[in-house]
Amino acid sequence: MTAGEANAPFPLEAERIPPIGRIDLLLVRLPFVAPFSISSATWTCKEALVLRVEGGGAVGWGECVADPDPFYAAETTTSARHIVSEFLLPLVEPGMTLGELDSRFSHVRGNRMAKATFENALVDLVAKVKGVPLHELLGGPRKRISSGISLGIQESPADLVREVEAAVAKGYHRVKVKVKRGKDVDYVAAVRERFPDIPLMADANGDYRLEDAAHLARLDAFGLTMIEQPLSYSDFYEHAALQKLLKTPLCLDESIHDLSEARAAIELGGCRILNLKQGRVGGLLESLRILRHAASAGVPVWSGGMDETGIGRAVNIHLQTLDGFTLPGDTSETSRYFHEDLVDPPVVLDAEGYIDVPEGAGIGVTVVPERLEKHSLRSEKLR
Ligand code: OSB
Ligand code: MG
Repeated sequence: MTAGEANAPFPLEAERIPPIGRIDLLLVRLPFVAPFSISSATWTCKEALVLRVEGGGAVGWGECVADPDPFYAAETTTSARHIVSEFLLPLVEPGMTLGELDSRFSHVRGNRMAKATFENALVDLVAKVKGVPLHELLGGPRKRISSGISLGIQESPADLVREVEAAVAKGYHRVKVKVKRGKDVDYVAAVRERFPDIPLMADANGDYRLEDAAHLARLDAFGLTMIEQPLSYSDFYEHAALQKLLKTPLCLDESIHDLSEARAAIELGGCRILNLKQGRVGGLLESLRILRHAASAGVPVWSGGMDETGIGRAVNIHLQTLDGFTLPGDTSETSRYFHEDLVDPPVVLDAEGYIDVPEGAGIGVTVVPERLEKHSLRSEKLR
């Protein structure tokens, strides 16, 4: 790639925001079918901000991936509400391009989950006004995407093996298991013994220290595709040191907030594989930049998830139509998270474990008004 190609604008940047009408910000809460535990938190429901933007005769939706708590990331639903309504909203003007919006948003530091919420809603709106599916606006050629499942920390290795059996029977293309100190080697060993060949990986959500390197090296025996975020959410330097001591490739998730961090982590050797969550890095434009950089650096990329409702999950699915996604992501069936989602149709796996990309305009799924109403804790009109 030449320097010119590396900085070439994306077609998405030239799309213009239509005239905008009413804007609403909602807080929704959907109970999970089962509690979901990672090393740093347990969640029994999905609580998320949802932004609704009317304009040009259409409605655009944006889901914020921030949790109500700061146990995965620093941003929360409350901080994102503050940033969206006080600082991002005044920057949005009809007629400006999405590229211009992106550079205006860069005056607000950090807060990339809040930015992604607004960007997602406006991109959905733009696509709907044009009458094209989101993946077409992104230039993604795939008609279906790979699936993967992220299994929370279980009470025992036997419980985890049962969960993996169900996932494999369903047809998921790869399985990720959450680990933490004291629930790691025995758990992974039990899964590997039962399934010697499935693509398998572990995610620690930052539970370990560099001093745990010798212990983590025991995971090298199981042929994991990667270990995700073994060390702190704020580190990539020590991940580089750890990588030198392990055979298993390291993948970063919560340490990466934007292109510059992705670049630095890769360059340092702390990130051989990248978990790209569009909702964590500020949205789709920054995701395109990160994808392009990772491809030029030869780093495999996959899409993570944040247990999103069908709104955010649809965005992740459209994004994964791009060839830059070289590994299956954390995109699972709706029924694995919720009894009832906000949107129709639900995400399902086909007979080969793939997920169809919605073909309707924008995100291509329909928010069901009664369900939105039923699951809303709060709703405010911003404009
Ligand atoms: O670390 O990838 C993570 C969910 C919430 C917060 C952090 C993570 C996760 C997952 C589940 O692993 C991904 C999904 O199924 O959407
Ligand atoms: Mg993770």
